[in-house]
Amino acid sequence: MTLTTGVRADADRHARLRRLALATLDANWEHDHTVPSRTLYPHQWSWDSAFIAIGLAHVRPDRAWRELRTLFAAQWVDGRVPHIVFNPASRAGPYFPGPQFWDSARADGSPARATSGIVQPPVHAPAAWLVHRRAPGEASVAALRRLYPRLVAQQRYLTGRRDAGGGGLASIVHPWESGLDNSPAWDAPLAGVPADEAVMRAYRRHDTAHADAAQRPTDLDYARYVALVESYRAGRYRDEGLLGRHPFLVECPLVNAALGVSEYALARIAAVIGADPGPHRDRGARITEALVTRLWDPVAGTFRPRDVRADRLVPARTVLGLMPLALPELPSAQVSALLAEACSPRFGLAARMDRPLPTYDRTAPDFEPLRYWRGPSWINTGWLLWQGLRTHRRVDLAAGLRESLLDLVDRAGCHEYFHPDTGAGLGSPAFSWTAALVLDALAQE
Ligand code: 2M8
Repeated sequence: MTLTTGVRADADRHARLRRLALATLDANWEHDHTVPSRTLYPHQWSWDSAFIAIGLAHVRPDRAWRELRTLFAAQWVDGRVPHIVFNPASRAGPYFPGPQFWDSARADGSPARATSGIVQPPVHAPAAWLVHRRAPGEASVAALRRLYPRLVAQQRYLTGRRDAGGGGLASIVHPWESGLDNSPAWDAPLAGVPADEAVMRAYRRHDTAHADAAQRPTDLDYARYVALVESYRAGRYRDEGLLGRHPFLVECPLVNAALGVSEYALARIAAVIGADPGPHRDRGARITEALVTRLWDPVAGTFRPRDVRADRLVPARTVLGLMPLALPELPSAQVSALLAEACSPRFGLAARMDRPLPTYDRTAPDFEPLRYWRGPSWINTGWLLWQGLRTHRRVDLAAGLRESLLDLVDRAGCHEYFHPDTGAGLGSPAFSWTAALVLDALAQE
C-alpha cells in the first residue's frame, strides 16, 4: 500500500465508523436518555450514560448533557446514583430485575422515578469534564455548574457511607456495582453467599431471552445476585452496619480508581466554575494512597480487589487490576509494574496488538472466551486503559490499543463485547457505549 492509499483507507474507515456509531446512538435515543441496547437493556444505566455522554459530546453535545441530567435527576438524597433508572414509558415489556423487585419507593430518600438501589463505577465526573472539553462554551459551563454539587454528593456517599473497610476506599455490595458482573474477581467473595439456583425458577431472566445463555452469567450466579439484592433491600438499602449483616463487601480497583480520577476531574471543574480545586486534589492523592496501601499486590505486580469480610485480596488477575493506571499520581513503581502486567501474555498489550485486550488473564485455566466478563474483550475497559496509557504518556502503547479497539468495531460492528481471539461480535448488537467510545477514540490520535 502506498502512503496516499493508506491515508485514504484510514479516512474511509474513519468515516464508516463515525456513520455507524452515530446511527447506533441515534437509534438508541429514548426521549431523555440512551438505552444501552434496545433488546437487552431497555432502561437507563448509570455508567453506560457516562460513556455515552463522552461520545455524544463529539456529535450531539446537547444530548450529552441531557443524558447526564436525566441520570442525576434520579440521584438519591444520600448522594448515590442508582445503577438503573427505569423508564415508565418503556415499550420493551417486563424487565428482570425490574422496579417491583428493587422496590426503591420504600427506601428513605429515593427519587420519584423507580430505580435500582445499588450503584456503578463513578465515571461521571471525568465524563462531565470530557463533555465540556470536547464542546466548550457557555452552555457547558452552566451544565458543569449544575452538575458539580451532585457529583460531589456522589463522591461523599461512596467515600463516606460505603467505606465499610475503614481504610478510605468504597466497598461494593454487589458484583453488579463493579460493572463487570460475573468477573472471576468475584468468584471467591461470592462463594460465601448462600444461594440455590432453583430460586431462579420463580423468575424469568430477561437476558437469556435475548442473548445466548453460553455468553451470559449462569443461573447460580443469578441466584447469588438475587440473594444479595434481597439482603440489601431488606435493610432498605441503608449502609449502616453492613459489615455485620451483608455477605458481600469488596473494595474494587476499578470503582476506587474511578473515585480517585473523579476528584482530579472535579478539581478541573471547580476551577472553571469558581470553586476551590485544592480539596479535590488532596482527596485524589489520598484515594491513590489508599489504593496502593489496600489493593496493591507487590508479588503479583497488579491491583486486586479486597474481600473486606475475609480481609484478604482475591486471587484472580483480571483487567480490573490495570484500571488504577488512570490515576495521575500513581507512584512510578506501580505504573511500571502495571505496564508489565498489561504487556504480559496475560493481557497482550503492545504497540501492534495481535489480539484484542481480554477482560481476564488469557493464560488462566478458567478463561472463557465467550462468557461475558470472564474473558471477552470490551470497548469500555479498553478505553479506560487507553486513558491510563495517555495519562502516563505511553504514546506507543496507547496508539496500539486505540488501533485494536477501532479495528474490532470496524470488523464486527458495535457489539457489546467481542471474542478475545477471533474478534467476532458477542452479546447485543448495536450497543451504545461501544458506539460512543469509538467516536471518542476516532477524535483523539
Ligand atoms: C450489565 O449489567 C446488567 C445488570 O446491571 C446485566 O447484566 O443485565 C453489565 O455489563 C454492566 O456493566 C452494564 O452497565 C449493563 C448495561 O449495559 O449491563
